Amino acid sequence: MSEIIWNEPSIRKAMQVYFITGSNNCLKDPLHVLEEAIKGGITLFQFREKGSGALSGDAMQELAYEMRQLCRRHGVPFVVNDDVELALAIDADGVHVGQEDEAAAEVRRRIGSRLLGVSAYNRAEAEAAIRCGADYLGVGPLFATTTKEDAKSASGLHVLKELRDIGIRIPIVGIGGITAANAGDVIRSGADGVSVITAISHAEQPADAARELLQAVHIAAAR
Ligand code: TZP
Ligand code: MG
Repeated sequence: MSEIIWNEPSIRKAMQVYFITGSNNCLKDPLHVLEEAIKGGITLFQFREKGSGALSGDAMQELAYEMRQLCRRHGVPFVVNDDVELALAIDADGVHVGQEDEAAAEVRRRIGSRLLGVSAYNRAEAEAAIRCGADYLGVGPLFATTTKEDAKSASGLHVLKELRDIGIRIPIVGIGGITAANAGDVIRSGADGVSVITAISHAEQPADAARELLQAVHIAAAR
């Protein structure tokens, strides 16, 4: 059984450098990319096998299982995107769902105390996600991204400020077009961490990329 006890401090910490990838996001062997990202200090990993060229069936499950084991060996929380069955089968630490996926309240019922993340683009979606039992919100795309094929247009950072201004306090991770250069702004606008695909998965040295993101988050959070 997933060993992580989720509470607000452990969730906030896990948000800091939240790495998402699938095999089609990686230029090299995805297990190697993940291993390097872990060396660089990622604080959570989300398995997201989506879009053109994504694996399915046994090949997808095998990769998910290998990635789950790698994260477990290194004490890195492991979350599955939008597939409760897979998450339960490989004993993931949590599930992340978007607005078009299985209803968050139903996911909560199925996963019990595992971590539940929900994507939100605006105030209404954020408030609904919290009512459904979300442990954290993934907010974005904040900046332009080409990674998600059906991504909405970039919201800009003001949405983070708005969510904090109306009193939303649960952990938030920003997403969409984030790099080490703009990560500090994301934190200063109210997020607890940054969620990235390309900034790590396309990096020449994923470990260095993860390290730079973590440093940018730490510096911004300390101010
Ligand atoms: N949801 C909103 S934007 C996005 C997802 C999954 C893609 C983020 O990828 P990148 O490469 O970090 O912009
Ligand atoms: Mg989804």
